[in-house]
Amino acid sequence: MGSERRGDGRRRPARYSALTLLRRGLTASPWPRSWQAHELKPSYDVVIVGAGVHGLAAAYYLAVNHGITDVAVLDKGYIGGGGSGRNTAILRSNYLTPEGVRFYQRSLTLYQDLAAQLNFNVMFSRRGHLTLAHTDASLRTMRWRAEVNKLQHVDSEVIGPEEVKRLAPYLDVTSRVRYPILGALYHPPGGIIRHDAVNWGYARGADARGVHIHQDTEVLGIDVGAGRVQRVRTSRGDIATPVVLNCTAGWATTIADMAGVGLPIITHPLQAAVTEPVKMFLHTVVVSGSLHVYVSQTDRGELVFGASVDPYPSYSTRGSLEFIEELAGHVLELMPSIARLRLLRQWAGLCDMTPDYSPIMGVTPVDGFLVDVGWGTYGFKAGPVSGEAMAELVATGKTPELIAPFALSRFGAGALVGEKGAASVGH
Ligand code: PYC
Repeated sequence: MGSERRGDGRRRPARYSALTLLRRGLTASPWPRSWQAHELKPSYDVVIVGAGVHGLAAAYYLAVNHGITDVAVLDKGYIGGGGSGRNTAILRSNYLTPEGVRFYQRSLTLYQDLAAQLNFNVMFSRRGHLTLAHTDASLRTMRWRAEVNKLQHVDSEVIGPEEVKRLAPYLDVTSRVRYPILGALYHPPGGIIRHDAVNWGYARGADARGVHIHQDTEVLGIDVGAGRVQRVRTSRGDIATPVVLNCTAGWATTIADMAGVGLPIITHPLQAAVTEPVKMFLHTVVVSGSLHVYVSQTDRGELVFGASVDPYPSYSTRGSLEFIEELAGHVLELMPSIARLRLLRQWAGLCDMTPDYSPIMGVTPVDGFLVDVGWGTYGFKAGPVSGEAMAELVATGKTPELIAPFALSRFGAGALVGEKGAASVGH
């Protein structure tokens, strides 16, 4: 078993510690599996669709914060195989609206303690985040964001080109380039994390407390009767349940359609790429909106790049030559000295874009059908806070204040939360 019973009778994951490592090494005893395969039960108190960071975090906090463990997490693929394993793992809370800043800041706070909380090394590296401004208009937006951030007690400030050069010496800050760097929004708490470790840590923590994670289990239909959720039909059988939480990215509208709920979402691919590893030289995350590129260096030394979403709706997760050509051109405008670095891989994930670039979280017109969707390019950084908040909503029936602005009803009410100006790059 991947779990053990503690004094209070509740299950916890088997501990990873230096002592256990030594004991297992000396006794040659194998490590327990991090999560188990289970038979699908005919009913669960809660069914979560999507075993990415959002679904797994919601399951984890349901169990840990509310003692609700009769929970199934379903995924048609494998744990973290969607957007949660395809993003560029950047964390930050330097958004544009007070609602957004407060929300993402709570996520960053949870991320900071996550390794200790999950007893799993998630490799959070707080290294600062620079959003470059190449035009007067973007400098103005950076100032605006800095002021909103400060009012929410989030550390962000606008800095000049000399300070940018000090933080990232390989950037070309001369005026000889097409888009000279005029300044940047500097956000010291930002950083990167190991996305797979976050997914696996939440999966292990949820499983150990009794949650059933069902991989290779596709949702085929959702039965609604008398205005509320009754049953989920899957490729492995039917499940009776009063609560379905849609935590999918890419398939959010497909799943919501099954329950008869329409969502204002259009799905676009977002491509990324990684280079061979080199000695550490880039100690901050660097983003350029005008050049449509962001880059960070992992602890292994690889440079991870991303850009804007592909300019057409699609469900494709393949990389394209156009993307790589354009990306390379833009990266070299920023850092000409890396011209000889070789790219190892490229890939794509799916982004569910909403009209205001904010997510949709909370209840829907169908009782028991809840959504945690519409993350656009911001999903991974919000995994812990949305998991925590959605678990509270499921457990108490009350929408937590932190996510109230992101309700589906805001589109009908015209109360949008415009976060396009906080996007890393233009989309
Ligand atoms: O919002 O920081 C961001 C981001 C980076 C990559 C995709 N989104």
